[in-house]
Amino acid sequence: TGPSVAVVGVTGAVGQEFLSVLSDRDFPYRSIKMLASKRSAGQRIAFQDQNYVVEELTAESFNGVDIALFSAGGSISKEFGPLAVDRGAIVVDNSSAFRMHDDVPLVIPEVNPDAMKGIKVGNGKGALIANPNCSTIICLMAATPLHRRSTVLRMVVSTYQAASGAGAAAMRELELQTHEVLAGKKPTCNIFQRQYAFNLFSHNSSVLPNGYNEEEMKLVKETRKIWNDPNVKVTATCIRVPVMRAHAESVNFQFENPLDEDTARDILKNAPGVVVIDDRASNNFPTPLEVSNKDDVAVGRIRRDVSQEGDYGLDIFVCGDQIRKGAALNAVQIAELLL
Ligand code: 2RA
Repeated sequence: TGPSVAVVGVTGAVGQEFLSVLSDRDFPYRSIKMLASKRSAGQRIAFQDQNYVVEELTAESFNGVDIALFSAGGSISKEFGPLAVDRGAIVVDNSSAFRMHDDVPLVIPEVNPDAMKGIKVGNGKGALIANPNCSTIICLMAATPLHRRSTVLRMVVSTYQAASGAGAAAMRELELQTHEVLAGKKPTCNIFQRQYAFNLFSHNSSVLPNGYNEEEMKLVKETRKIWNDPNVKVTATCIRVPVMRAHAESVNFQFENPLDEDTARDILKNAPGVVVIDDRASNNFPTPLEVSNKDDVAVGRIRRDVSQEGDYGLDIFVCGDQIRKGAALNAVQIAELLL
């Protein structure tokens, strides 16, 4: 009796994680369709004791589908998202294609579930909901509980982003390069056209006329939309680092009203989807490895910003799994709100 679900881009890193999360959370689907490009069609996928064959994505794929989880790149979402909606499906899109459209909810379930505007399976019509960018999700899972207590006037974010954000091939290349460099060989540089192992570099997205890259402007714009606050000042520097699948982010706040570090720590300890790892005595704070394959984001280094007056400033450090909470888990949690 549950919804019929389609997974678009099922053979990619996020597509595979959609299946893991659907299974882990016992999502009550009635049926499930595995959809991908012509190149991947025909592949077999074992899922929950059933054998599936990957079908080539076409408009007709969405006939009778209630929920379609998309993670196949912006061009596939642009072409097939509206076709799925026309056929009555509710699309949860992990690409950036529709995030900034005024009529498209941009949702982190723990942060702004009301943005879903009552969209439900069985409403008799399709809809499109956008999954925020991974670095936005991970940042705002920690920043929003603080913002709700004391309005954030300005947020400065520095990200340390994992290979997984650039796809499974980038993860494989990081591993390959590491072996090659350690063996004294010339590293294979197909994905980023530069050595990634034992290196870091400015995020690989395009650099815009204002000097920011697309990833940084996503954080700026998506934060304003999710917080419904066009005035919050956000700036970001996004860096790709040689880590497999979890992002790390340093976040600095300027609050409208004082928010001391102990209060901030208590707020974060009680925040949904957040764990606090903040042990100064043993210098134990969040790391990408420890949050990998986990649902929660981890926050630490919670401290008063000594460059600001009183308790108007705060610094924190956040880590979160890019493929899970940064993409697949968030999308499935949105799907759960549709039931
Ligand atoms: C990245 N946020 O990490 C992008 C992928 N969604 O490159």
